[in-house]
This record gives sequence, structure tokens and C-alpha cells, in this order.
Amino acid sequence: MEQPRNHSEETQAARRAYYERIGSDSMTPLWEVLGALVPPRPRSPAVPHRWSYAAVRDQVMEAGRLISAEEAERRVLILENPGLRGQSCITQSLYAGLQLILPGEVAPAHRHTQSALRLVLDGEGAYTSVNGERVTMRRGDFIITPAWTWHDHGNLGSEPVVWLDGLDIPLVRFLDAGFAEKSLERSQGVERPEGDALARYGANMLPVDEPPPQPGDPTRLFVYPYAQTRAALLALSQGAPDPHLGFKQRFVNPATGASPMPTLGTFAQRLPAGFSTRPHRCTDGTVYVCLEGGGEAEIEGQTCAFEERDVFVVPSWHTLALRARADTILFSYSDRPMQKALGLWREERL
Ligand code: GTQ
Repeated sequence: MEQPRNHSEETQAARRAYYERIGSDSMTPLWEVLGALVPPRPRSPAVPHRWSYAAVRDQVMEAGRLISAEEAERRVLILENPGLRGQSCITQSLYAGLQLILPGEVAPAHRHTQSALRLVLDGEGAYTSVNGERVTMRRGDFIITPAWTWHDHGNLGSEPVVWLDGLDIPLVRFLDAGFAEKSLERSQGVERPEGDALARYGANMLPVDEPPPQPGDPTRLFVYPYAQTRAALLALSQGAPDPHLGFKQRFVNPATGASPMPTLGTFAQRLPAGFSTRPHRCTDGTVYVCLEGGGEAEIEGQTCAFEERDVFVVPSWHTLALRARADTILFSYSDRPMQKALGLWREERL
């Protein structure tokens, strides 16, 4: 029933005055914000977006002429979601950036409570050192630096190397749980030969006396070589693809089957040339990187073409359909393990 106009205006004025009064006691009425606080479905302020690597590569290289890796500590161009400018995030919980390291440079050793992943995109000859073990970074390799592990990066080769950094920075900021420290040594001393962790933890075996991992422990394996990932995806492709996902695998801590790091879920998927997925949506906003091939992502009806080395983001509860023009391999990451641990994760296959 419609209320008399003057009554309604009177009421509105009385309410506004009341809101002012309670505001000075640091209170605010729920009923004015309830719909936004408890939405019927996720309404992310993040928007779909693609960064064309070919289009931004020159700008990444320009950073190399303006500041050294040493001075910057990490020379990275943050990929900011256009819906979340100024917040250093690509989704509400995730960070992404393109890191450049030039021949001879070192990004000095530090550690922090944020978890990080690297996905190598361009160039050869760089390494990341994780708790005293170096790993050579090859294109497509997926490397992790779990929370509070010492890490530094270097380039012993002759070309610039660029990789994608994926971190849980916005999540840790939200929780006010960030700690960081710089090492006294610029580069960590080499404590174990390259390949040690892969042999020890990544070959379907564990050291015989390895204590059982605790829930939430990250994997002690810190490199997932692309050659292995690729070979597995190709071998799987003998069978029929999932209509919504193609051939999609998740990376695991081989000792537990859980995600390699507790906050970041990581995935690799192959879409054969000409294959189109059916539309699908899920509550984990996801960052995709095209490692091979190319095609189109249709996100809530908006078409976005992608090629090798491009990065695109699909916000929470946005419908995604993928079309592969050529044989395509995508890497992706999201906060799915966190959402699953909290009983929040949902998906819908359309
Ligand atoms: O390589 O340690 O993109 O600490 C942001 C923060 C990279 C890193 C980033 C970091 C790093």
C-alpha cells in the first residue's frame, strides 16, 4: 500500500536523522545494506579481462630500463582487475603480476606469509631458489614458494625472462596476517643440488622417515615441470573430454592429494583443436594463462580471444565457455581450496 507522500518524506527525514545520531556512536542500520551484505548470489565487483602478452611485453621490458631488480626488490607489473583498480588484485582474493628479470640480475632473498606461484612465460636462463635449492625456470613450468619459505630469483642466461606471479596477497591482507622479512644474504647459499626435491617428493615416493604431513602443510615438491604436465595431458586425451572442462587436472601435493599450497588451487587443462566447452560457472574467480594454442573465452556472453602467453580472469559466478581454435593448454589458479575448506565452493554446469 502506498503511504501518504508527506508521511513518507517525514519518515525518510526521521530515519536519516536517526542514522546520523547512531552514526556518531559508530553504528549503522543493517536494513539499508542487507541486500548487498547477504546477496542472493555472488555479485563480484571484479570484471572479466584479458591481458594480451604481445601487447604488454614492450611495457614489461621498459620497466627493465627504468629500475633494476635489486632496487625494485621485485620488478613486477601488477595485473589489476579493471573493476578493482588501486587494490593490487586481479580478483577479490588473488594477486597476479608479470615479473621481469634481466641477465645477470638478482631479485634478493626474502620470505613472507603470502604464498606464491610462478608460471614461466618468456625467455630462458632464470632460476628461483626455494629454501636453498635452485630450480631452472623453463617455459610453462609451475613453481611454488609456499608461505614463509626463503626465495630469491636470478638470471644466469643471456635473455630477459618473464613469468606470471600468482599470490594470495589480497586474502592475507584481508586477514591482517601479513609478515615479511629480508634475508641478510642477497642470494641464498645452495644447500642441495638442483632436482633434489623433485626426486625426493615428486617421483611417487617419499623419504622413508618423512613424518606425515599436517593438514594445510604445503608440498615439499616445489616445481611441476611443464614437460610432465604436458605429457600427462596429451596421454589423457585418448579418452573423451569432459563436456564442460575438456581434459582438466588439478595439481596436488603428492604426499597428501591436497592442493600444493593451502590457499591457491592450480589446474592444467587441454582443449583439443575445434573443441568447445559447455558453459560452466563456479564461485572461485579464476586466472587463466594460455600456454599453448589459442581460442576464445565467452564470459557472461562477452567474447575474449586469447593466444599463447595471454592472461585472462573470470570473476566468481561468471559463466565461462571456452573454444579452442588450435590444440590448447591452459594453466589456471584460484582460491578454490580455501572455499572448499570452508564449505563455500559451488559450481553449476549448464
Ligand atoms: O617474487 O617474492 O609479484 O614477494 C609480489 C610479491 C612477487 C616475489 C610478487 C613478491 C614476489
